[in-house]
Amino acid sequence: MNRDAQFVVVANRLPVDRVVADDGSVDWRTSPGGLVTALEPVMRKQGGAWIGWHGAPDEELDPFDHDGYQIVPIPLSQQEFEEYYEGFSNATLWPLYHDTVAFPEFHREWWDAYVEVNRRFAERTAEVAAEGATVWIQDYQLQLVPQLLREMRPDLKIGFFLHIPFPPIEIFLQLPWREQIIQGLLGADLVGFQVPGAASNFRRLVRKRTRLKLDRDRVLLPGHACNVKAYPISIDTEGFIEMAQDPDVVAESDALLEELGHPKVVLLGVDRLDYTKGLRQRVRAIGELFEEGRLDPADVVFMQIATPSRERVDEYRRLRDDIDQLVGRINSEVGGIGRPPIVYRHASFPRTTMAAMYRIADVMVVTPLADGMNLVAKEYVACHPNTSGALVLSEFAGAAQELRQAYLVNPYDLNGLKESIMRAVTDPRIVRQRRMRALKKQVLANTIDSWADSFLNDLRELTS
Ligand code: GDG
Repeated sequence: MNRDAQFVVVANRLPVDRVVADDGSVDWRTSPGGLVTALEPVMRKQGGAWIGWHGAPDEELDPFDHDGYQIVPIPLSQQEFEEYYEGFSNATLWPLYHDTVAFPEFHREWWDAYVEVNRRFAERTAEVAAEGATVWIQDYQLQLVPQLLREMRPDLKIGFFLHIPFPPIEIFLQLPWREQIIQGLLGADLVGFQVPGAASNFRRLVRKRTRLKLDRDRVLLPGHACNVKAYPISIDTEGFIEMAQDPDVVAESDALLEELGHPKVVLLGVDRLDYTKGLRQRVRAIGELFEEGRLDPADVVFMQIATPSRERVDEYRRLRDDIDQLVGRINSEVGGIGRPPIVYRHASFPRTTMAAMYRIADVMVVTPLADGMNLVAKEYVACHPNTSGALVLSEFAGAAQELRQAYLVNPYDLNGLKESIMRAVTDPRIVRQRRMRALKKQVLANTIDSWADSFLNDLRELTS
C-alpha cells in the first residue's frame, strides 16, 4: 500500500458491516455510531484510512475504498480473537478498568496475543500513514500501539483516546504488565480520557511508576512530550433530535405506547448486557418498588432493553441468567394477569426503535456501577420530545459530570436508588422541566463534533 493517508483512525473494529445480497454479491455498509459520524467527514476531506478488524476470524481481506476513504482490514485468527479480544481486552482489562466490579483474569498467553495483535495494528498503520500524518488510536484494545508506532514512524502525530474509565493507581497496579501499558500509552503525543479524574489517575501513575518529569498536563519523555487531558465524548445531537421527530419514529412510539396499554408512567433502561451497567441493582430496586406498592403495576411499566454482548465470556452468561431469573420472579409475583410490570427484551433494535423508546420514556434509568461516559443518557435527553422527562443517572457514569441536573444516584445504595426513582416519578412537572431544560442545553452545546474537533485541534497544535 502507498503511504498516502493524511488522517488515520485505528480502532479494534472497522466502521463498516458486510452485507451479502441474495445473488451473493458483497457490499459494505457504514455501521451507525457516533464515532463514524464524527470522523467520516474529516477522513473524506483529508484523504484518510480506517484500520481495524472486520469481524470475521481467519479471513484476510484486501484494503478497499469506502465513501471516499480507505478501509484497511486487519486479520485475526480464531485463537487471537479468543485471547486478544475476548480474553485480554474483555476479561482482563475491561473488569480491571471498571473498578474490578468483576474479577479480572490474568493469563500470560492472553497477554502475548495482545502484544502480537497490537504489533500488527501498528505495522499496518506505519505502512498506510503519509509522512507527518495524524493518527488517532481508539480504546483499551490498542494501548500498546502508540509506542510501537512511534518506534516505527517518529514523524507521525499520534493521538490516543480511552473510551472507558482509567482506574485509580491501586487497582491498575494489579496488572502484571502494568509497565508495558504505561509505556505503550506514553508513546502518544496526546492521550485523551473521558473525565478529568481519569486523566489525573494516569498522571499520578506516571509520577509514581516512572522517573519522567511532568510539566502540568505534559509528561516529558526523551524526544517528545505526552499530553494528558480529558475530552468528554458526546453524541450527534442534531442527528438524534431529527431522528426522534421523524414521522415514522413518532408513529412507532405511538404504536409502542398502545402495545404497552398506555401506562401512566414508562420507566426505561437501555444497556448492553454488561455487568458494569448496574442491571442487577436496578432491577432489584424497581422490583422492590413494585412489591411495596410504591409503583403500581396497573399504571407503571418498566421497560428494559439489554442488547446481547460478549456472550461467550463466562461473566456475561452468568449475568444473563441472573437477570432472566430476577425479572421472571418479579413478574410472576407482582401485578395482575395482564401486562407484566417489567417488559424485558434481550435483543438489539434498530436505532429508530431506540429513538421511539426514548420518546415515550417518562423516566430514563441509567445506573452503571462504572462507565467511561454513557451515551444512552445523552441520547435520551436529545430524543425526548418535551421537557417533561426525567433522567436518573449514576454518579459513576462519566456523563454525570456534565449532566448535573439529572437525578444523581449511587447505584450500590438500593434505598437511595429507590428514593431517586420515586422522586423522578413524582416530582412536580415544573421541577422536572427545569432539570430537563438544563440537560438539553448541555447536550446541545457539547456534541460528538465538538469532541472530535477539540481533540484533533489540540493534537495538531502540539509542539513536541
Ligand atoms: C463505551 C463505554 C462510552 C445499545 N443498544 C442498542 C444500541 N445501543 C447503542 C446506544 C449507544 C451505544 O449503543 C452504547 O453506548 P454507551 O456509551 O451507553 O456504552 P458502551 O457500549 O459501553 O460504550 C462508554 C462509549 O464507549 C463511547 O465512548 O460512553 O462509557 O463503555 O449509542 O444507543 N443501538 C442500537 N440497537 C440497540 O439495541 N441500534
